Amino acid sequence: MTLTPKQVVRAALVGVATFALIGSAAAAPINLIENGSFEDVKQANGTWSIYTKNFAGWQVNRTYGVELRNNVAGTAFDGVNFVELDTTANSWISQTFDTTVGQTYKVSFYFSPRTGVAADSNDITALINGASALTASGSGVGASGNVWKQYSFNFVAAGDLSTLGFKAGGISNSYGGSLDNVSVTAVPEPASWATMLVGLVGLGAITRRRLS
Ligand SMILES: [Ca+2]
Ligand SMILES: [Ca+2]
Ligand SMILES: [Ca+2]
Repeated sequence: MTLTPKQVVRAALVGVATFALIGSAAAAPINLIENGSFEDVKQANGTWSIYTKNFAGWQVNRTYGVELRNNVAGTAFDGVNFVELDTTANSWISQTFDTTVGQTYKVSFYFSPRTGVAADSNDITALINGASALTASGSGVGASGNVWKQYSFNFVAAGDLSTLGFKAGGISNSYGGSLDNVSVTAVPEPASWATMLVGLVGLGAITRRRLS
């Protein structure tokens, strides 16, 4: 079969459209958490502060706040800032975001024990709508700087809004674990992949018809 120039252009266009479709499906999922890496609040290099209000996207415990650090007692996993939730005592932060009832979401965050602090003082627990979901823990004794590790879990949304919280646990003594790079993303349903596949097959049929 010899293609006319018009057919070649058409085939190329369909190819580009197919590629774009695959590309958009494979693109990084949207993070529903605002300021998940704690970079939206400016903190000068080598300094730290405790914020008891106005913490870009997050609700904070107004008594004990949240401790934001830039290159103090460890470095960030992502960007320059990370937080400690045992501020002057065990504290918490939370964020509420839009969800679709029945949809599965993946929560991911990075945790590091604080240098020189024992495991029984470092806990950070993730909560969904106030219920404990996962506790990150570990010893920082003998470590120099932060040693980050990813934690993740899935939950199914029960309402149009969901709340992700983090609270410090263990000994409340102003020294605790570090948190960075929090994300919540929708987990693709098998149905949506099937829909995309049907779309691709349809596109292929159109291509074949046009070229025949
Ligand atoms: Ca960060
Ligand atoms: Ca502290
Ligand atoms: Ca502690």
